[in-house]
Amino acid sequence: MPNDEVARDSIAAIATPAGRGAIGVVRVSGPAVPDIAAAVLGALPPPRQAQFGRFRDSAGAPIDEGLALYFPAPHSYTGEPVLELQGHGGPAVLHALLAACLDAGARLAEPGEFTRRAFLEGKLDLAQAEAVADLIDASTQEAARAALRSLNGEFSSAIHAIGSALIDLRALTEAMLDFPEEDIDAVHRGDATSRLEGISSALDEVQKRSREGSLLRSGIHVVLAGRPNVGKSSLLNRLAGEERAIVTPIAGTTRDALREPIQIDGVPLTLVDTAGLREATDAVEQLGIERTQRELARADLVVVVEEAAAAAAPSLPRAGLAAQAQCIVVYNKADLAPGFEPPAGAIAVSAKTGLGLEALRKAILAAAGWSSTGESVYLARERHLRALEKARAHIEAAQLELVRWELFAEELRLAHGALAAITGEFTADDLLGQIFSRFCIGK
Ligand SMILES: Nc1nc2c(ncn2[C@@H]2O[C@H](COP(=O)(O)OP(=O)(O)OP(=O)(O)O)[C@@H](O)[C@H]2O)c(=O)[nH]1
Ligand SMILES: [Mg+2]
Repeated sequence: MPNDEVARDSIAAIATPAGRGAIGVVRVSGPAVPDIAAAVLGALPPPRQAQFGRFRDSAGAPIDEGLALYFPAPHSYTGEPVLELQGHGGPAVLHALLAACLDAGARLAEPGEFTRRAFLEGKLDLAQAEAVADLIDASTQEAARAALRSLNGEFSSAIHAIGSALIDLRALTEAMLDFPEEDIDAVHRGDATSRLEGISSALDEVQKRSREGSLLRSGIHVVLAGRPNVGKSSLLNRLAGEERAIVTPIAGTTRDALREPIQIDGVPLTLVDTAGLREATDAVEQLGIERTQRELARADLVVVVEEAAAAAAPSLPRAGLAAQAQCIVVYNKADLAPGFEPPAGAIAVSAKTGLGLEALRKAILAAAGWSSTGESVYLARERHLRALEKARAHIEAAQLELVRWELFAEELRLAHGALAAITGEFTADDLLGQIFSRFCIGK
C-alpha cells in the first residue's frame, strides 16, 4: 500500500532501553535525515556503511563519538531515509544526542511510530507489524519463533491464500451473474461447493494454528488446589524447578496465593500455589482460603491435588471452580503408596521423586489446548482470532446460499473483508482487477 500522503515530518527516538548499557542507539526517520546528519555528524554517511564519527549538539559542542549508519529510502526499516547513531549507552549521552537530532529538525517519535511508518510505506503488512511487537515481547523461545514466522509473512501468506481463493470464487460467481441466459448454474454450483470446501478446510487449519499459537502469548493460569499438606507447594517447586514456595509438614503452611511464571515446552504458563482448603483454624488461614477461592474462580486450568496414600473421594468442592475451567486430578506422594493405581483420568505423581511429572506436564499442555505436533503455530492476537471467526461465519453462511448467488457472493465478500482486516489491506480494486482479467478484450 504505497503512501500518497503529503510529505511527512521526521521523527527521532532513543531505540535502546532506558538505563546504562555498552551501546545506545538513537534512530531518526524521515525526509530531514540528510539535514540532521549534516548538523549532528557534519555530513551524511555513505549508505549502509558503518562510519565512525563525532556527534555534536546544535552549538557544535561534542556530545559523544560512535558509529553512524545511513539507510536511504526505500531500503530502510520504515521505507524512509533512516539514520542510526550508536553512541555510549548512558542516559545523559543519549538524551543529549536525541536533543541534537530534535534541534536539527526531527520531532519525538510516538510509540510504535517507526513500525507504523513501515506499514504505511508498505514495508510490512499489519500482521507483520504486530509481529514486530510480539517478537520483542516474546517470553519464551517458542513464542519468539512463532512471532518471527509471522514477521516473515508466513501467517499473512496463509491468510492471503484463503483471501485469493475467496476472490477467485467470487469473480467466477459474479461473472456467471452477468450472463444469466447461459445455463451454467448447475456447473457453477458443483464447482462452488468444492471450492468452498477447500477454503473452509484451509481456514480450519489457520484457525487451529492460531488458537494454539495464541497460548504462547496469553500465558494461561494454572491453579494448584486441594486439601492442606497434600503437596501443592512441593509440586509448584518441582514444576518451577526452583524452591519458590515454603514447604513444611505442617498443614496450612501456604497462606498467600503464590504466582510463578513457568514454561512447559516453550509454552508460558502462570502457576498459582494456594492455601489448602479446609475449615480454617485462624483468621489468617481464613483469608488465605478466600484467596484460593478467588484464584479458583478465575483459573483457566485447575490441578486438583489429592494424596495417593489417603486416596479417598475427591475433597475439593468443585462448585467453586469457574465454569470454563478445565480440571486435572493428580494423586501426589505416590512414592508412599507403592502399587497405587489412580482412578481413571487421574495421574499419580510424586513431588518428591519426580514420578509422573512428565505426564502432568503433558496433561497441562493438552488441557490448555496445545497439541504441539511440531508444525508451526501462529502467534495470533485476539484481533486475528476474532477476524478468523468472522470469516468462518460468513463462509458457513455462504454454504447455505448455493442458490441465491447474489447473497453467496456477498458472504464471500464479507469473509474476504474479515481476513483482509488481519493484514490491513483491503481494496475493492483487487476484486475488479480479478474479474476483468478473466474477460477477453472486446467482450
Ligand atoms: N513422601 C512425599 N512427601 C511429600 C510429597 N510431596 C510433598 N511431600 C511432603 O508433604 C508435606 C507437605 O507438603 P507441602 O508442599 O507443604 O503441602 P501443601 O499442599 O502445600 O500444604 P499447605 O500449604 O499446608 O496447604 C511436606 O512435608 C512435604 O515434604 C511427595 O510426593 N512424597
Ligand atoms: Mg503449600
